[in-house]
Amino acid sequence: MSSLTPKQLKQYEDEGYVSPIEALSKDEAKEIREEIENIEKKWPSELDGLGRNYIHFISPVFDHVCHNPKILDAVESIIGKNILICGTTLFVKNPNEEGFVSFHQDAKYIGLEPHNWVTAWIAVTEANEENGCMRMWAGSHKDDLKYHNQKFDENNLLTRGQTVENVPINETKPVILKSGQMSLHHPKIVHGSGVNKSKDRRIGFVIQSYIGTNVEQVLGKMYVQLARGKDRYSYHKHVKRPLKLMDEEDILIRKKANEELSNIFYNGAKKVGKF
Ligand SMILES: O=C(O)CCC(=O)C(=O)O
Repeated sequence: MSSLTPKQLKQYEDEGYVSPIEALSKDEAKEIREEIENIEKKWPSELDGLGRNYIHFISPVFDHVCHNPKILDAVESIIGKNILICGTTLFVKNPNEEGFVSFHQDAKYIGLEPHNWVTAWIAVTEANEENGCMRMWAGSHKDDLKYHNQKFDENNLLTRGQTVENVPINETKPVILKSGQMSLHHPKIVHGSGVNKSKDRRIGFVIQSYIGTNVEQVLGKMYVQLARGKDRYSYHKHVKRPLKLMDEEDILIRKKANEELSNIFYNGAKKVGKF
């Protein structure tokens, strides 16, 4: 089933993203935040560095979000009915830290071809201009992939600090979301986000990305789950869904998936960053 309205689809087509979309209730978003904070308390380094990836492999709460029919209905409107989940990342910006995301295009280093995929950014906490919500350079998805400077800044939350320079900030639009809402963005849209200047955490749970089953990983191996429809291509390794938090077998799968992901993200890079 497709759920985006013609107006929402036109926004995606014209601007390269669509928001806000109602995805989860406020209570569901609260439950996700509690799951993160429970993991941080019980396993303090579990979500550090590479640990921000693939949390849906070790937590049934996050697994359920990825397979949420409301989210999938919106995703289906864009990439069709055969859908794989090929990765997730937590983008957390704590108050009093300097974390930011430089302007970049997701498709630059991710190796997913063709671009029949879409990224879902789910607001676990609200996201606004004060706490460093994403900003989209609307329409930039219509251009080719751009040159990215690799800066490796310490506070950049991207792997290589990949940066599209000279983005006209005045032409970028903030993606303001209430907790539980989401945005969907195109593989080639230029986007980034600033520092969190509020007194609370800003947490985004990002499914990056939902891919059509026809999408290949041209730089390495990908660990996926079927979210909807049929996978007639079998390009990727399929992984089981977690039944309990931090199951040992699931932890191992996550570790392997992360090793492969690092090979992909740092393919051809001169050095490796902290994520
Ligand atoms: O969470 C952020 O501020 C940026 C996330 C991002 O770049 C992405 O989801 O592609």
